[in-house]
Amino acid sequence: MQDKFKSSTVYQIYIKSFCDSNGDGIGDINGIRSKLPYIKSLGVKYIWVTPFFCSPMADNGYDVSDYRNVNPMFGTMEDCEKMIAEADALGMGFMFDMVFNHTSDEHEWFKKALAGDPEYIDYYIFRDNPPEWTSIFGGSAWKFVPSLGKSYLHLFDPKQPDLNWDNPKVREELKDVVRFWKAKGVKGFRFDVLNRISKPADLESLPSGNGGAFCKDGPHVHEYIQELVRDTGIGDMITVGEMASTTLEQCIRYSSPESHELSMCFNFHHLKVDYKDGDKWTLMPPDLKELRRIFSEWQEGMSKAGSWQALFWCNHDQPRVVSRFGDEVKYWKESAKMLATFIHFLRGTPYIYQGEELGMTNAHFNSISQYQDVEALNYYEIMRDKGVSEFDALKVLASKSRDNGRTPMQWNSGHGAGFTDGESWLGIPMNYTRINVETEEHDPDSILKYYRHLVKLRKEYRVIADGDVKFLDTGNDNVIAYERTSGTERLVVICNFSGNDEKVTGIDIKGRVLIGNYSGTHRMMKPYEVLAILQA
Ligand code: TEU
Ligand code: CA
Repeated sequence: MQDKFKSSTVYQIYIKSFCDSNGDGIGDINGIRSKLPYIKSLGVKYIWVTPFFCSPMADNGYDVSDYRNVNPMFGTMEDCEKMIAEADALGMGFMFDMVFNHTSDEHEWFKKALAGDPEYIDYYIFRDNPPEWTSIFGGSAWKFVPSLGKSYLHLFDPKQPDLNWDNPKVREELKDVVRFWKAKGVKGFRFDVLNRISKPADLESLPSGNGGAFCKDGPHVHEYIQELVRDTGIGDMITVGEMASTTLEQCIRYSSPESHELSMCFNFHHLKVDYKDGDKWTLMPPDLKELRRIFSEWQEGMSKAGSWQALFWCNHDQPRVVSRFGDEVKYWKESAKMLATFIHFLRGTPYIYQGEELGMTNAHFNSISQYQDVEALNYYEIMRDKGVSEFDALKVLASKSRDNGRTPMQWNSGHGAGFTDGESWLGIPMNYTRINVETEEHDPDSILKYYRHLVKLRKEYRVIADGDVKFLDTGNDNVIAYERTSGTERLVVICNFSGNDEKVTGIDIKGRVLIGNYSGTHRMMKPYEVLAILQA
């Protein structure tokens, strides 16, 4: 089932910030259509586009009020059908984003529940005496509804009530949504926070705490995913589940061909190595030893089990990787290329998030008025209430907010970075005059051209697409190396995650340099140097 994805790369579009076709400052479907040739030029096979369905946009579309209709802010169903057909004609397929853990509170099901209809109350998770849980976006995870005398669970915003998957009617409704988009010609699906759908039995008897921690990899999750995949006939399509705070054992099951669940999973442990004591809203340099430990455990574990990982640094929920694990000032190009190579040569399917291929950086906002994300705004208040100064709270947001990854795609150095003819909905980093598609198309050594090369190499070399993986000892915590092997082919990838020259010991560097970001091979790794050496 996974075989056809092994040599493919996926491109992720955050529709609101990709390309605005009508000057209202908001990216849209026709904007995507106009950029399909650009996406094709990257060599990718699949395009994951974040939700554009009807929504009050409390969480930028991850709060869906109608799963079968297009939000007029993004276009029409006709535009959507054309977008699918045009991608198809270019040999690419869309993966649509199914937000099935929760709906919007403006969905008709929830409105009927609030009106007291018992059938729809059972579509959600209402309780008389719920435990004191905090939500993932801050504040309580339960909202009291006086007219019903009960509270409903919302692991995210109060405007995102969690669905009750234990109710078979809910599962049938959601299968119908998948069938609807499948019939429109979509080639795959991304499932939002899929490992949170099955809630623990006996909710009311659980202690207080972080709601998310109680609701992951629940008792019926595998059964529900199997049922969804089987009954909608998507077992042969590319499917990826977003799995929050999960374990290797669980992800092996979610993505193993024998379990008939998904093609692959996103997991996030590697993106928490800069969370002090697991708290996102702190500042800490990345723990590289931990980064290596996590990747070696997951890569080797998934490989042994025959399961498959989605490989990524960036998405719409993460700060930009070059600002985070690289050096966006002094070694901007070098570090962006090293980080790209590290991910793209691992075992799994790489995802490129819009703008990552340009080396786009964090937003550098310096006023709370520039932030738009509900999570950033909530945590700013929470930090301020705890006594954190305005300056320090803004510093945390500047490095951690999801808005860092949501600034408009930088197409050129003109008005609105070429993203819009109007006023962009979110600020554009000042560096757009230097970091943009047009400029990088003219630079033979650009990050953009380097990404194209990586995508192409995966299609050309079986050892990249399908080789086994093993992490190597470099004798230096700042340098992470791994090997891929397939038959007689061996690919050694050595990555310097520091801005200094670093010494490496014990690695055989004979062979042909397949790709790198400096010239020549040497015992000393230059700042953020990457070397991928092919040995046959
Ligand atoms: O994200 C799920 C999730 O648990 C986290 O990634 C979280 O949003 C964030 O990182 C907290 O710091 C998915 C979507 O990708 C995200 O955009 C949505 O807000 C969320 O689900 C709710 O649908
Ligand atoms: Ca628009």
